[in-house]
Amino acid sequence: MYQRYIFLGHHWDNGSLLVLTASTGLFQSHITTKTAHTSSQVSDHEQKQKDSPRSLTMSGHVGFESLPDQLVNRSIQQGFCFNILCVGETGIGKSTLIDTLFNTNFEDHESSHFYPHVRLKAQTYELQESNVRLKLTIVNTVGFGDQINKEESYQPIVDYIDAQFEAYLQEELKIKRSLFNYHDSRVHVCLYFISPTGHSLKTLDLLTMKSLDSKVNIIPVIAKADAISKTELQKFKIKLMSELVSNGVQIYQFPTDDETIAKINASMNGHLPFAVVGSMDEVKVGNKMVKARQYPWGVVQVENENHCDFVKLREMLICTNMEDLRDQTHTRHYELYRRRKLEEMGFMDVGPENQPLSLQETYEAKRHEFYGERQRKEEEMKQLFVQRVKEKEAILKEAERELQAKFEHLKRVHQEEKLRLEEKRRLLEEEIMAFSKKKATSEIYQNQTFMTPGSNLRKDKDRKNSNFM
Ligand SMILES: Nc1nc2c(ncn2[C@@H]2O[C@H](COP(=O)(O)OP(=O)(O)O)[C@@H](O)[C@H]2O)c(=O)[nH]1
Ligand SMILES: [Mg+2]
Repeated sequence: MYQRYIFLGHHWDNGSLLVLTASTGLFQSHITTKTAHTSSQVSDHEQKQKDSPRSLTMSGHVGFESLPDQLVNRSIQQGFCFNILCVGETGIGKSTLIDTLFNTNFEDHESSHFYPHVRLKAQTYELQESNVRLKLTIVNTVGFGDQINKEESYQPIVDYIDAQFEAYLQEELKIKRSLFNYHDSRVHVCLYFISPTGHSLKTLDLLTMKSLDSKVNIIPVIAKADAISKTELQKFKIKLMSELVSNGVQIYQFPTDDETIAKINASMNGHLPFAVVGSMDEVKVGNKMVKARQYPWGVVQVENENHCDFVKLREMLICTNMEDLRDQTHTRHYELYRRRKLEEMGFMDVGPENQPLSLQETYEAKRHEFYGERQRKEEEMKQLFVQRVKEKEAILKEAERELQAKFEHLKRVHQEEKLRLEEKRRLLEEEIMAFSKKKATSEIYQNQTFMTPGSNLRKDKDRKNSNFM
């Protein structure tokens, strides 16, 4: 019988605190009262009395003993949800094992070995056993272990788990939350399928389990355990466990704090990893039809504890620890994700001087910080802009100076050319003038010669012509 105490609430009334506790096994009831005084009024003795609640015997039946029943009824009405993640290579027997575990044909098609990436496929089913409804989600790793480069094979799995946590966190952070009818898709357990090599864990297995162990409850299983002999299996189990321990991989341990199941859970922890065989085929053994795998040399019975650990896994996973797996997911793994995420967003419970901080204060501080940062950025941008403008101005000025120098140079060259041409012109003009003078003189001379007779005239004409040549 469950002995867990369920905390039902506090109630302050006229300075009295009533602490109500109920246990689902041995029923107890007490009312404890606590009287409020101001600290200056109370002595040490009174303070001690004040701190320890007083037990009273009730004089009659009240009825809160039915609270556990109320809880059970409500849970049954609400239904349960459970999400299993199966990680393992294609063809290792994941779908067969899930079918065998829930005694249902989930009709998961055989998947190809040629996918370029690992992807996760989630399928949700509604199951019912007597009056208990279970919304079961099976998440399969499609293409796991099929790529040549397996370095990043675990990343899609990590991303999927985080995405489910994130979805829950977003729902929780909403102003109008509806967690009551929220479809919780957080992964409650990861069945990690190990190949029955008899050797050791593959690097991919270690890497994947290591990256998942803080996010999900891992239960490792040795798949297709009928492929390994009994003595080899024992050695293999020991080897696997020592490898997990030496690599610091935290696998799920069945809880031993509840004394009603502590013994069985402790002994089952010693059987990990479970060596399982899956099959939906029915074979006649004696006069009974049992789930088994039939070989030319004999029959492996799935539910025979001498043949494999299938029953142990089913007992532990479904009958005994399903609620603990759900609880651990919420209180440990999700809590860690939520804490990291809120810290990343800048929220904290205590300030730099260890003083408690409310959400409002953190928000104000963050807003302040954000505005400060924005102003600083604006100032930086302004300064950068001014700097750039100055640089551009300097470049433009330099270009202007160069242009001016070029202009001055051209002007000078032009001036010199002009002077040279003017000088040439002056010389030419002088020459023209000299020529004109000569011409005039020669004309005068010619006229004089015309006036004198004979040969002298021809002689002078010849001389003049030679002068012009
Ligand atoms: N020997 C042996 N074969 C199995 C076992 N479980 C499944 N198989 C076979 O392995 C093949 C692949 O199984 P399946 O469940 O589709 O693998 P999955 O790809 O991981 O889902 C099928 O032919 C199954 O019959 C087992 O426990 N032992
Ligand atoms: Mg499959």
